[in-house]
Amino acid sequence: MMKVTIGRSILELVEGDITLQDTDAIVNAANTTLLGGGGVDGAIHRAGGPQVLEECRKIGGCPTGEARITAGGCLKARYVIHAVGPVYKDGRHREPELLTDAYRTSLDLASRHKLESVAFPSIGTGAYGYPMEAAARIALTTVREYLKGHPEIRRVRFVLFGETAYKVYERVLQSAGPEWL
Ligand code: AR6
Repeated sequence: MMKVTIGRSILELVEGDITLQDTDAIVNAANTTLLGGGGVDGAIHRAGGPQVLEECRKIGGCPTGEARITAGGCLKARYVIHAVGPVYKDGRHREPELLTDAYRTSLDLASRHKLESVAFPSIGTGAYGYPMEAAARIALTTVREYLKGHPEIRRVRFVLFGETAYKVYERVLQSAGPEWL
């Protein structure tokens, strides 16, 4: 577990399972259909139950780089923010911009719904193939920039699945240096 203060907010890294988080919202690494899948998406729909899928159906999809919000169903979190990251090809198909947008639009939704705490998985780094270290840099930088301008979000937690992912995020955050905060 690692924790840094950014402005008046807290950014933390934990190793664990996103479905168990007690933040106001958890973020899903979804696809454009919003109809479920494997990885985080499968785990969130299993734990959240039919209410989450029903709301996703009504929304009817979401473009890459955007996000949509539903209730949390049976989850501890009151909301699920479904964000769609890019399918990684070679890094020259706007993948960095689209990953940045997925984080930023998720945080915008949280802010507009007056949510104080949000947990993110490492969007894009599973089935979609985004290299972990590059994704970690984008995730941490985008959240940091956002928190500096949005102190109404008190806490952002990255929930990394497994020690390898956790260590990469930890290394990237540690290497950022004090001027980063
Ligand atoms: N909690 C936190 N992180 C997890 C969990 C969990 N329970 N399970 C897996 N991860 P992925 P993507 C990590 O594939 O790459 C789905 O089918 C995992 O180790 O879930 O954005 C969707 O429907 C990895 O580092 O999401 C889409 O079609 C990270 O979460 C597609 O996959 C993201 O892996 C989205 O692919």
